[in-house]
Amino acid sequence: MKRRPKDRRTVPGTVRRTVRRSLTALALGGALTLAMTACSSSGADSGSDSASGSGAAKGRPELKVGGAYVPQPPTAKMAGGFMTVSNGGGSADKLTSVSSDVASDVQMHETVKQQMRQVTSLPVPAGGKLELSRGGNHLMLMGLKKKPVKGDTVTFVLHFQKSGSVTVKAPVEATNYTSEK
Ligand SMILES: [Cu+2]
Repeated sequence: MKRRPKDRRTVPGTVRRTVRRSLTALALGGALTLAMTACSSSGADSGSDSASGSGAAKGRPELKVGGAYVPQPPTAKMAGGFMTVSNGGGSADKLTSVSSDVASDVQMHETVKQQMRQVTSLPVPAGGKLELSRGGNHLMLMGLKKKPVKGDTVTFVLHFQKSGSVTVKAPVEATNYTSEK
């Protein structure tokens, strides 16, 4: 994960492709298809991160969410959710659950060797970011009430251990859309 000036954010519409990202997108394309069967049956998995919230003494987390989008899913079964959570504060936080208006269940997934696994939390390091992106950690909308189509807006409510709830509006983009990083 690269650390860059913190206000370097995703600008929708300016898709700059690199070979690596295209490959990642392709890889996830395959993984998404696989997920139709694999993801839905995966049980809870512990977020086995050593970065547990022990930095509480030094200030508070200051979270900002940018670059959120949902690619239009191929079917109405599930969809991915991508965004970047930046923490400008001096203390770490953790994403502990997510809900959405369009899905009965929003799971947090990590990707290990191109396989998705459900986790119970995702860390947002102090002075760092949690990137939810194709081929990496991401959100998975399960039990869609209807299929999101390009032009729609999906509302997420992100629940953090220390920062409470953050509401994020994510535009639905084309199926193969990838944000610039
Ligand atoms: Cu997934």
